[in-house]
Amino acid sequence: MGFPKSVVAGIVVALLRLSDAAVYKVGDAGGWTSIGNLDYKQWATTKTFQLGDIIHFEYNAQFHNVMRVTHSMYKACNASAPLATYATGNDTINITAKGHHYFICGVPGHCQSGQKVDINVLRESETAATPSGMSPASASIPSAGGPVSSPSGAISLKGSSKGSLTNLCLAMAASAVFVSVFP
Ligand SMILES: [Cu+2]
Repeated sequence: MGFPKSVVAGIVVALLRLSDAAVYKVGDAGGWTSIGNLDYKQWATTKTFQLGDIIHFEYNAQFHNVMRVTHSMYKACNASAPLATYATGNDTINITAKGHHYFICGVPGHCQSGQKVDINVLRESETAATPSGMSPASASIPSAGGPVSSPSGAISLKGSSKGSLTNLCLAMAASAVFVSVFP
């Protein structure tokens, strides 16, 4: 029983990066498909991918798959020797390296018809401090029982919301480690 350590470690890493990670669904509402002439190049250019981001491929697994390939294989739509293959129809890929990440659909003809995407994590964005535009993490609600007599505005945003989110992440990560120690 219990999760494999690698899974737990992955969760911890994901949580630690939660504060600036984003999930990008490839193709947005259109998903990952060869129908409809979705322009994945255009889609990618509107995003700023960063380390820790999650790329989400959603598609009908009967008709499509996802293959991570090299640049030359991407250009040539060569699906003969992918670096990795995903085929669940609901794949999430954690971006852990900078540079280009090339994905194609390995079903014959699909890449040629445009089902290919280049996820580029810009190298110079490494130390860019991203001021958080996030809403505050969970605002704690006073425990039930006694009369709640807090004046309005008691839940104010003191300090940095990013800091509290980081603390939340650390707490969750710590609990994940705890769980892993006691399978
Ligand atoms: Cu396909």
